[in-house]
Amino acid sequence: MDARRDGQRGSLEAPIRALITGITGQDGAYLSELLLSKGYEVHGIVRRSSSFNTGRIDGFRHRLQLHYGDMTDASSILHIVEKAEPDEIYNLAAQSHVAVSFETPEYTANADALGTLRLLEAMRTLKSKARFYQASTSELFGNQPPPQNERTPFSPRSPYGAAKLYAYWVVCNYREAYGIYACNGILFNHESPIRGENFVTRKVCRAVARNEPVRLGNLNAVRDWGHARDYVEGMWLMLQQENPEDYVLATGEGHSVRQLVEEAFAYVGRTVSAEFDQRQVRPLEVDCLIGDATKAREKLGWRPKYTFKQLVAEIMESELDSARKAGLIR
Ligand code: NAP
Ligand code: F7E
Repeated sequence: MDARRDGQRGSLEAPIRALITGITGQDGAYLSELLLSKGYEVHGIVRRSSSFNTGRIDGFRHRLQLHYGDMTDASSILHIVEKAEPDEIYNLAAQSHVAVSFETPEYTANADALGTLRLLEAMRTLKSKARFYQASTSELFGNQPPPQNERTPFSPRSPYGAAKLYAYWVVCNYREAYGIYACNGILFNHESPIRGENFVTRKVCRAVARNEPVRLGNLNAVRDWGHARDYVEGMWLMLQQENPEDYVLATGEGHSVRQLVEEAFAYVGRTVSAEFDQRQVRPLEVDCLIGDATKAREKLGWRPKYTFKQLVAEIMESELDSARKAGLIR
């Protein structure tokens, strides 16, 4: 690993430059903080929105270089890669909600599948030597029996999973065809207090903290929930190796949505109560995702630090705090 790649730049050396698509999302915010702490110059792509969408990065926004762009707009992607001249690209931008992908399948394919292709094509056109991280997902596995790892066959069960499958393969193709240092991180669910409010962990904790009804769909689904802070560390590690490879990141522990609800209620010492909401049931469900991250542990030395209990406790604390500030509870 040379000095520049290591982030240990000398006084005359320029910092390593990273470009993060999806910098305003959960992972984008944690990854930005991590890279800034390592001395990187961090660029990010922000899409135009009618309301502010930079809330997660506002605290350190002055240290970032932000560019307007969109994964559905090839020319914006090309110009940003040209301008930022990144050493590392983290492609985190996506329509990332599985249930929403059934409602907006074409847009999901455009942003998640073709968006990845546009970014790789921009690199090829500009002869960029950047290392490339692709936000692949455990949703690629569908209903393959657990534990799932890098050798488990893919069989996605949503337009989101199918779009991410295209992106996964096009990343492999560009790595082999053009020698790009490109990695797929096949990440299992990872959460935090800044998780989108319509994902199940944050939704449950928010409702329980505010003493509001918890209205859910399938309580039997099992997920392997880790903390986003651990997972962005793994993304960075993948781009610091000698050779580009694909890795699963997961805790190896599964919990049902029902257990999540029980854990959240236990945190505030109240009796569990949840209502069934048919609108939250998906046309197809992925029943059980539990990952085997042996490869990442052995080759990257990556291990998650947070337990499920600590994760739920951290989200609950943050939600209780915001409920108090809003005057909803004492
Ligand atoms: P997230 O919070 O939903 O963030 C997604 C980011 O993508 C946001 O910054 C969003 O911008 C941006 N974006 C969406 N559509 C875009 C477009 N057309 N052009 C430009 N930017 C666009 O997702 P996350 O949880 O941080 O996940 C990061 C990535 O990892 C995603 O690709 C996701 O699919 C993947 N992944 C996540 C998990 C997980 O458990 N979190 C697991 C496996 C894989 P706005 O802020 O404007 O919406
Ligand atoms: O659902 C069930 C739902 O939306 C988890 C994304 O980051 O991780 C995420 O996808 C489970 C599912 O996450 C509600 O049916 C029940 O079985 O929090 P979720 P997800 O679909 O697993 C993967 C790895 C990604 O790549 C994605 O980008 O919870 N569930 N009732 C519910 N889910 C939601 N959202 N809301 C409910 O009311």
